[in-house]
Amino acid sequence: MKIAILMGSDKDMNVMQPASDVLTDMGVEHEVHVMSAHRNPEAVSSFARAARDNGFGAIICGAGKAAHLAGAVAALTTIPVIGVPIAAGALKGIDALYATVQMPTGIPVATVAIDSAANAAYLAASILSLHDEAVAGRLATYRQSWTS
Ligand code: RP5
Repeated sequence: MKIAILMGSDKDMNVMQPASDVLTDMGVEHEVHVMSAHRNPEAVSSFARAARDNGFGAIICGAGKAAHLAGAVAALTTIPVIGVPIAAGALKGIDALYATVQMPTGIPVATVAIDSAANAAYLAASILSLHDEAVAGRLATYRQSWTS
């Protein structure tokens, strides 16, 4: 299975790059796409609806300000969605955090801390590790590398 990394603007790339770096380190196949819930709603809808059939095991969504991307994706798929609130604009990510985390019952978004794209990737790798022993092994090795 692979992971999708979506973000609402190309300006989010610097915050989201660590997610791609972590997944590369963990040997996890992934795709990175810029698509906005507001500017490209039909592309977001198509991607989310097809995600399970296209072999994705989880979708990481980073967005700032009125951060609806993760919620919009979660509304259209039952695979795990991980939200990364991004510190963009005057409210420095508090707006995006609230928008991402406050989902209605039945449509969850697993929300990590503001700008914590790396943790989103570790969580995504953990999800894949349930059925992928190689990824499970790399996660275990990583944990051992900083606890010893
Ligand atoms: C959000 O608004 C994006 O995720 C980005 O973080 C923020 C600002 O995007 P731009 O309008 O600067 O492209 O949708």
